[in-house]
Amino acid sequence: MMYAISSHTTRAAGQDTGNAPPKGKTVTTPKVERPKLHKVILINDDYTPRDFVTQVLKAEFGMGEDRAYQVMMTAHRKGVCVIAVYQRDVAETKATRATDYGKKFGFPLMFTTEPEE
Ligand code: TYC
Repeated sequence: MMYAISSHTTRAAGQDTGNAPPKGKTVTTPKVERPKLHKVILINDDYTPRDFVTQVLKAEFGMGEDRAYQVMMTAHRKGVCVIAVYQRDVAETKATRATDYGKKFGFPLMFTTEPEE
């Protein structure tokens, strides 16, 4: 996993932290940030059978029958449904695998990814 060093915290000399820098000096400590998570989004279409969508959600995203059915029906009714969030490469791999699986059976089933805010 990659961590981006994106900002620094600065301690002024003389702060009582137990290991203060010499008088008149400052010390910067790298602050490590978590990488952004990415959403996997299921898109509705008019052709893929409901049962097929449910099976893909179970197989690729580790959902149980009830959750997979709920998610499928949310996408069916609203047009889209956020399935889960993952590290970027995991989200993209899962979305591609699930989309390709639909394609293999001649369905336009589509999964996309999007960075979280
Ligand atoms: N709308 C599809 C149908 O009525 C089912 C479906 C649900 C397809 C969700 C895609 O992401 C989807 N057969």
